[in-house]
Amino acid sequence: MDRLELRGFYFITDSELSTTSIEEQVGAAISGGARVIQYREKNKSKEDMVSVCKGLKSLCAGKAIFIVNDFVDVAFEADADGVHIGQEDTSLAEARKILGGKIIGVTVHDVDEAVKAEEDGADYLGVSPIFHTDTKKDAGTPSGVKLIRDIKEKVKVPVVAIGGINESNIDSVIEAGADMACAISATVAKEDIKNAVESFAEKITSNQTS
Ligand code: TZP
Ligand code: MG
Repeated sequence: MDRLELRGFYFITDSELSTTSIEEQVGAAISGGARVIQYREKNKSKEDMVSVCKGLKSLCAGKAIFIVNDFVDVAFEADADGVHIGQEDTSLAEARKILGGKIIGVTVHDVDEAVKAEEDGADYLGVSPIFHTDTKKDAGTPSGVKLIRDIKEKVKVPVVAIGGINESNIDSVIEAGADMACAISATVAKEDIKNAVESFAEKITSNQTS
């Protein structure tokens, strides 16, 4: 499998859940086999984010796809591989104007949003939240894994499952057909981030190479 494909474990940084620096989080996640790294930050200036993202872009170069959450301008200035936007963020059309052919991921909560995001040109979809999560307070009602199956029947673009995913339920997420899975608290809040990522990454990628 090409390492820089939208498949496998999707890692998201978190400066509140971890005592480790963002750079160390990303280094550990890459060593653990994460294929996508998303920089998710809510409380920094744009200048600070661009500066951090330029460093992360270099850390990821040739090893993982580097995506910036929410901020299309930061993704553009740091020359990230792409951006991830929610239903309430910058529109897909606007993001596409700024980022051209870079990767644009969109969060969806049901089949209709998924079909529309694909029609509008999303490169991948984040299906959220699959299970209950305390990490994102406004994530909404958990869908369960059936939504992954339903969306996979209707769209061709890769699907990343997110929200409350942990060691006990990851198998059901893979089984439902997710191309990628993300687990924030179950990786970034752990003392050994590399080890936690490795365990998720092995499960997902071993299922995909078969
Ligand atoms: N988007 C949808 S749910 C979520 C985000 C960023 C949080 C997922 O965190 P966790 O700890 O894996 O439940
Ligand atoms: Mg967002």
